Amino acid sequence: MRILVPCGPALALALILAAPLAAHDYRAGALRIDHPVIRVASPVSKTGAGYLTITNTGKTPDRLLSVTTTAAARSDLHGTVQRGNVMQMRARASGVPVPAGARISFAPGSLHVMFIGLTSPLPEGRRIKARLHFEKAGSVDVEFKAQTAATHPR
Ligand SMILES: [Cu+2]
Repeated sequence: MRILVPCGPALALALILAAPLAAHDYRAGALRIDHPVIRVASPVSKTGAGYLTITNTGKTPDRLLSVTTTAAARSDLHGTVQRGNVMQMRARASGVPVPAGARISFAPGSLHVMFIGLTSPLPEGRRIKARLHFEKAGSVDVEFKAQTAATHPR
């Protein structure tokens, strides 16, 4: 029986380490980052909108301060505000708060990461590396997976 004792925990650890890759999600302390995607109108678009979900499973509020990448000239945090019938994008200079226990969804018509000046074509499924900078959790490296408008309308 002694030999079996270390096997259980080792196998469990291997499964835990493998899981985030398969599910395309990331963890940093109490934060979980799910399914980052970048939507482009076509594979040769120079701009794209990044979407993801951030869940704060902890008891301490955090804040997404910025996103950086070498795949675009700029990557800004944008919110969307409605002015009459017009939706306008607004830069979120102070970042995006992630309160304790909250799930923040970046989604079409709402929060997004505006990638401007994409440096290479983004066919469906191509991934770009980016780094999320949080006030408390620090830096988290993620990959945004490309989706084109043709296959994912809106
Ligand atoms: Cu925008």
